[in-house]
Amino acid sequence: MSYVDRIIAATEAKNADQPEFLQTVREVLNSLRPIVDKDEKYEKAGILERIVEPEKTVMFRVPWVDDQGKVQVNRGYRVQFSSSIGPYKGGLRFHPSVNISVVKFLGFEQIFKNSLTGLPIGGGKGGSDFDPKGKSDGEMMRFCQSFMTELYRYIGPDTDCPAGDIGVGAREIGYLYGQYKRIKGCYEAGALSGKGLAYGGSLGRNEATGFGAVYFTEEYFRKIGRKIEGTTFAISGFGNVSWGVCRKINELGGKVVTLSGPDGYIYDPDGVTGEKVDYMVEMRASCRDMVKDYADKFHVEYHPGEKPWGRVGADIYMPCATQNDIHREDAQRILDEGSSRILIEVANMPTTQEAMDLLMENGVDVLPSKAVNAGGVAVSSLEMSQNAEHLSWTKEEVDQRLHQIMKNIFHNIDDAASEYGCPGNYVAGANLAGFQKVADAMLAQGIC
Ligand code: NDP
Ligand code: 2IT
Repeated sequence: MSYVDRIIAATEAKNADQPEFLQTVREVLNSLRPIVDKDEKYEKAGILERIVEPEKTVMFRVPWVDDQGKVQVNRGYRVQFSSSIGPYKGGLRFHPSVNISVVKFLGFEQIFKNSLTGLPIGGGKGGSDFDPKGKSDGEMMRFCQSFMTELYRYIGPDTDCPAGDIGVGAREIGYLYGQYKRIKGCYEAGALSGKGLAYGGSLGRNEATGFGAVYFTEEYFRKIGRKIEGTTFAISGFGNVSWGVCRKINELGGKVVTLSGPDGYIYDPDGVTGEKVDYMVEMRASCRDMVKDYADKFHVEYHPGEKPWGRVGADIYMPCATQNDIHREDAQRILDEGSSRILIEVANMPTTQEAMDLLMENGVDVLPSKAVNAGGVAVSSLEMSQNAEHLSWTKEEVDQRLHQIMKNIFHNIDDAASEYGCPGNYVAGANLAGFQKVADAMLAQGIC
């Protein structure tokens, strides 16, 4: 049995109840064969058995009192996966689907994503099964304060810097930071990123993930001789990331024709433009979580209970909502429809393994999320740098750096895929390119 097969089997045996985590471990480790099978130093140093085991995992009770005076209890998590190349860095997700498998898959992905940015950040992730839907402002604040009352022990500018993710935006980061500052009794801005501009946030962080994804797409388009201008995109979600994607695609002359929510999808052939983009922010803030509101307001088609994949003849499909959004039957529909040969993943792990295999076997280019969405964490890291130096860069400066980082990521993963004998396999390229620096650091730092 090869080293990779042995570690995959051992990880499966140890984490049988964690399907999302196992999916990403299988994908990453299978991609790494050309590196780890070529040189026994990786096996000798136990690189793979160490990289699949988080350095530290905390799971804690989050008690809070709702508006009716009733005590509620949620479960909080922080998985500190790897600090080989920098302090742990990664978002916090508040969503009822959060469990240890989801947090570990996101944390594991974050190791390689953060390495791809070229910045000194390790990998981590956290969150809670708390459901923000329908909660009042006061409930949200009390929940965040209780969450931080435990989390503060494990984070800090040189230890672990959490940020936002699904269900955690500017408001939640504000409440979390306020409580952190109060407990610590000092102003450590670098302990959280995604902060408001009034208290240490970076210009450009809100739109960074979406803009970065489009900059990445532009660079990939340059390679294949296409342009954003005149291209139609079908995207899912209507959250923070979808909003940034829409804005940048519009700016570059492309068109976004779908959005989706847990209730279904809307089809807007004229494009999600102008005030319709602003309305996405309103829909998100309303906590109703229904994309139908868009169809009612702008009189466009609404398809309840369906997803846009393979239904609207788009040039590019671009999932921006959550994991396991594209299943095998969705992938089959995209292939049967035939309008698109490109899937650009923006959400973390939006494609199931079966769907991914089907698309790639049929020659569809899949651009993987850990490369495409790395702009968010990259600008988070730029925020940490600004905090450490007590200064603020202009929006243009941040945007310019983001643009360059996304270009570099595309070329690094493209080159890695070619160098290791799988040209055009961007999924493998991202894993190979992300792994190399982390593995070098682990080798240099000894067994720890
Ligand atoms: P938001 O909370 O702003 O939006 C997430 C969207 O996905 C919402 O429409 C939400 O609806 C939907 N969604 C979440 N979970 C589920 C589910 N289980 N089933 C169906 N729909 C779901 O989050 P973001 O826009 O920030 O994040 C979107 C994606 O991008 C995520 O995969 C995130 O990990 C990734 N990402 C985010 C970054 C950031 O900086 N924010 C950086 C890099 C990646 P509902 O809540 O009703 O389910
Ligand atoms: O998935 C992600 O990369 C994020 N949610 C952003 C993490 C961060 O630290 O900005």
